[in-house]
Amino acid sequence: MQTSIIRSTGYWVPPNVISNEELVESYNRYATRFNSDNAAAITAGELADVPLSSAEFVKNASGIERRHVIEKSGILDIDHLRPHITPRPFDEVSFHAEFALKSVKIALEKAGIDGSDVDGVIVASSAQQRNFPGIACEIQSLIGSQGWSFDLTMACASALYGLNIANAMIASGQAKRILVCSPEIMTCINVHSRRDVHFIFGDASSAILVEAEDGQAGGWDVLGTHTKNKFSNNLRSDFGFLNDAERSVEPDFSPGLDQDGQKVFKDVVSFSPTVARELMDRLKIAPEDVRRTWLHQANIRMVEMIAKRILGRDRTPENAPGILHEYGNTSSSSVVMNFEMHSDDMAAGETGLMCAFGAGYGVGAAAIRKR
Ligand code: CO8
Repeated sequence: MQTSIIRSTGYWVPPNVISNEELVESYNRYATRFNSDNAAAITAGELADVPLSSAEFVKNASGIERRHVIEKSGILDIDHLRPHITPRPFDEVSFHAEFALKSVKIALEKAGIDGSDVDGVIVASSAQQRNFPGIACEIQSLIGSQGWSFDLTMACASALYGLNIANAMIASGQAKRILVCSPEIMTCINVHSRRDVHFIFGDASSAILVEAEDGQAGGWDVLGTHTKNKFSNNLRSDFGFLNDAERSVEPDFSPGLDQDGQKVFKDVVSFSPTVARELMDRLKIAPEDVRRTWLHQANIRMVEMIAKRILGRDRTPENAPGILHEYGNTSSSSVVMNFEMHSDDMAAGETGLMCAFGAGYGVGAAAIRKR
């Protein structure tokens, strides 16, 4: 059976930054105007008021201080509350593919690989700009790869579901080199008018280049990968191809991100470590053998609790680093960014574990060893 290695990774974040203070100021203006415009209905109990948010709450409850976004003015405009994106004609590269390419190019350059040497492209992200043709098909064409490509969606765990498939396809001899990219434009999925979610997400794109082991030095051995699901409605986004049809029946239907944050929190801290430990047991890796775990970044308290359950010791920024303060939750790209920012100091032979969790619920884990 052919073993695989992570040859390189790459990530890209937009330069535009929104601080908690800026975001909360705009949200509160929206809420105040809504409450004033609807004062009579709110007083009569016909409508719920929109509660005010606080920058201090956001930082304390989540660990997020700012986020990088593809476009700032539209998100902060209380008449728009989402990024401004100019539509493009068919003969131009799509916005989503262009965003993905930024990290893809970095991963290819670092590996010294030309796109024509890539057998397969998987776009693994929370959503794609269109249903078809796949964004992966467009990227495959843009980099000049002659193989296959497809889009995969498993929310914040997408990148590790992609890595799991890439690992299996290399093991079965179906491919020698696979690119898994995760272009996450979460500010277009998020609902910036809902207090419990308005602060959570930022935008980022990441890529992992996975190769069949060929004796070359460098990179990371993929010791094993694992994915597992447990269906839940506690975290949903209902954007989809039925929206228009449904709207013809229910004119006010407005699909968006919806969550029961407390239930999600409770479920994730018990389910995710179990899946990571299943992989470690299969590979006979003891917690003390894991120098570092790179976890999906959703909430810093979640990171603390999940790291402790995986590693069997207290979390430190060294054994389970965090990037939430600067980037917010960048969905499936967060685990790849976290790995890239916090792996150079590891020595050859040391083992690390990536673990990502998201809506579905779905959990992905990958054990890797520095070569
Ligand atoms: N500003 C000011 N006050 C607020 C705000 C706000 N923005 N929001 C809530 N409050 C108030 C509430 O009204 C409440 O007040 P009171 O005590 O008087 O009633 C108080 O603050 C506490 O409210 P909550 O209990 O709702 O706040 P939490 O401490 O639970 O924090 C979070 C809210 C941060 C959303 C938290 O619940 C959380 O992080 N939940 C996890 C869900 C999550 O991370 N979602 C993000 C995206 S999903 C993801 O990336 C991975 C999910 C993993 C799923 C996979 C499972 C296996």
